[in-house]
Amino acid sequence: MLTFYSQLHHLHHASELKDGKVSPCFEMPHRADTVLARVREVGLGPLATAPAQDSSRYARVHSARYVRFLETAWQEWSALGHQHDALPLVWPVRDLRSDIEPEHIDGKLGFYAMDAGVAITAGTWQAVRASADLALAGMQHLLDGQHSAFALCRPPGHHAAAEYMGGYCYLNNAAIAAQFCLDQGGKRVTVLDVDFHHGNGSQSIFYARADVQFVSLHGDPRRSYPYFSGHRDETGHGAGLGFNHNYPLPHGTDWTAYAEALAHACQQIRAFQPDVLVVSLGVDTFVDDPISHFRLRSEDYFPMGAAIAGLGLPTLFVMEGGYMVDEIGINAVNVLQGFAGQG
Ligand code: OKP
Ligand code: ZN
Repeated sequence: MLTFYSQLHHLHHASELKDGKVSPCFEMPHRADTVLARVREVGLGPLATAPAQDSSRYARVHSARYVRFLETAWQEWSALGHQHDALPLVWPVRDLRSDIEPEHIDGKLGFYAMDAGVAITAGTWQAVRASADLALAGMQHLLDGQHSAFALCRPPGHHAAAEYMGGYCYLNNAAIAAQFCLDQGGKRVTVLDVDFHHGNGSQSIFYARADVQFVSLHGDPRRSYPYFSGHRDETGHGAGLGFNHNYPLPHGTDWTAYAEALAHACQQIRAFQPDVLVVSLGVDTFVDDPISHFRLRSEDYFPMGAAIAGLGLPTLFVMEGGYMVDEIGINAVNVLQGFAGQG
């Protein structure tokens, strides 16, 4: 399996507001380095680079003004004399006005964010677009007739919606790739999200659409980030009704319970008969992940990959979460090896 990788991710190393303190993001450059090292160690396959794409590709799932905001935010922020990261601190919740884009960068940051885990730094935009470009190149590889690809994306994407960033995510890499497939003639795409956190951005982007099925297994939002989406009764809207499937699972979920939910999820995917599968591959379901609450072990990621392979679909794996432990490389690559029948 080809791994699409860019070293440009190193340009994004940011701080987040967590537990009442500003500290380095758990989502740090070392993560991708660790996964890349494991790809090389097991000889998963060759590395490939991705051509730089025009921003209009991202605007197929994001609004043009949001993409422009991402592109210009650092410049607007640093023009005020700031050298530290830009972080949102005020949000248009409930009855506040969210129909007028503020002019001041402080207002824009809140307008286009769902939390304070998405700092913008000098190198953020370059890293963010390079990450999306990897997902696009991976999808192009499938469109060229290949069976699988791994986009080693960083920063991740699944919390980013059409007009907001959140949870370390800026552009929704998986959604951009799924839409690209449709734009190139694909009829139906499934996004399967196995990250511990609900992929609220991917759900939101495709919620009213029948051409993209979204299927997600994640920590129950009653106790887990992002708290405000991921419930079972979110099944789609309008034409999209019935094409959104959430599997919220309790704290402590182990492979036995997870495998059961995954088998059910795979049944939904089979029934949908997509042309292509995009997997939002987060490995923060691991027992030792510092911000998550499932109990998967490294060996469990082989059968996860095998279950996905059982769908028999051209599959693009897009890297999402997984934090702080060396096992993220092992776990992510175990999924890919399990998929390739090397489990
Ligand atoms: C991004 B991805 C928990 C804090 C959660 C945000 C987590 C974003 C996860 N104490 N902070 O889905 O892995
Ligand atoms: Zn996650």
